Amino acid sequence: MSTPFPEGFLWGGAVAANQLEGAYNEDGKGLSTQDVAPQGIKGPITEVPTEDNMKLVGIDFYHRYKEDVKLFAEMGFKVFRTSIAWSRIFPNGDELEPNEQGLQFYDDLFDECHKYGIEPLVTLSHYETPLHLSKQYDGWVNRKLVGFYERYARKVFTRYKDKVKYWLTFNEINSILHEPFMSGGIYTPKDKLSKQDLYQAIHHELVASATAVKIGHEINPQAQIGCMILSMPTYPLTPNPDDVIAAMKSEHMNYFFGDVHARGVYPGYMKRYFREHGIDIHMEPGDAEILKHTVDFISFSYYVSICETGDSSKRTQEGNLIGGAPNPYLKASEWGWQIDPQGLRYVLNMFYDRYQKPLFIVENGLGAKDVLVTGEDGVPTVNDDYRIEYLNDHLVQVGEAIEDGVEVMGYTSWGCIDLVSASTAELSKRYGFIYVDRHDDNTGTLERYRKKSFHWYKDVISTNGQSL
Ligand code: BGP
Repeated sequence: MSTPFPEGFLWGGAVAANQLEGAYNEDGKGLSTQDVAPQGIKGPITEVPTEDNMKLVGIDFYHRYKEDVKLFAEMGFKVFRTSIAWSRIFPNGDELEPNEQGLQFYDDLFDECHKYGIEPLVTLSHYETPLHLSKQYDGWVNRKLVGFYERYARKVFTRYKDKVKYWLTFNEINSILHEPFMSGGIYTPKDKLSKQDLYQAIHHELVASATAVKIGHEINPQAQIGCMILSMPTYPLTPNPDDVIAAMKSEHMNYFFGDVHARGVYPGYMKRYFREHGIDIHMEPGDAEILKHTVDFISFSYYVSICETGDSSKRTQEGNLIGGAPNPYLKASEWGWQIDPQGLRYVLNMFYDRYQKPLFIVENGLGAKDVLVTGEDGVPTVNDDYRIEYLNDHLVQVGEAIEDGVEVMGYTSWGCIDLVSASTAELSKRYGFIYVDRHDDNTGTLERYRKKSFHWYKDVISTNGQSL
């Protein structure tokens, strides 16, 4: 039996600091935008952290990471994707000196990974902008954020130079289009935010991202620095050319971010969009040069595909932050996300044709309501065949894409251990191979249990995909 997965393929799992660490105010950490968003990405924000915010405790990874990394190692992880909580390092975001205790936590975490030969893959900014930067500066609308982010990036690149090789600059950078507070720390309410300010904020993030690529390479020439895009293949709902063009325009809004990161210039279709919408991006001298520091690889999340149509009344389908028209050929998860394994092969081919750069799937998985049962050995477990089926089907399509000639560096399944959902802020939307005894009413022992998928994934990794 052969496997399409190349030797050294980076198998692993992904999480984000704010969704599992907890310890939101320990060891000098400042508040982040997540600490005042008890109902998730779309919900209202509070003045101060409130007890119903599941993220304040998360799954207590901050204190239990050793046990969790050990379980990842047992599955055979080659890579573990997490983020650094910016507000652990610079509690307010705009101070000159970092918080040593925050830096030490990630030193210890990365050391623990290396103990088992697990390579960290680190996101610099994953929906957790220091709250002070949001309130005081209106997040990325303000040019000053570029400097604050640069200071932060420089500090962590230098500190973890010998411990972290793989970096991502912003999680799902294109999600700022839909969720400006969570993604861009923009305090101005969404309905009051002008397109001018939104695209200026995006420009600032793109400049910051390219700056990170530049300084990251100066600090460690071996570093591999990628962008991270929320991918959602958009099919025309019908062969009607109106639908085809609607799908193309919708894809442009996502490709735009990859285009700038991979090609170093703004694409023509965005210049047209800016012209037609009266948007005038203010470029500082040197910005065009900075943008030419393009990424080493393209990474993305993939959960769903969507259909697009010229008829907006048909856009009734939920997606990962972005919706569209329902695809009559696909079934949906309990949260209405339509499941499309072949869409992953499609998007891998699209990205590779467009950029000819290595690709990294850094999020993919199924959120589901799991039921804990007693296993044959008397130990609690979850018989999550639905998750195994979802992941297996998607990985088979990754194999197909590799056969198509696409260069894929690795795959990190989202929420490899149960954590708090970004969109709903609940723990009952579970993605993990590891069950965490924690519930939406803030109860639970926080004990960890291996699900059936834990053993399945272990086999996938140990056979380098042959068992799929
Ligand atoms: C992505 C985010 C993650 C994660 C995932 C699943 O958009 O990068 O942070 O949470 O989606 O989404 P959810 O938690 O809403 O199910």
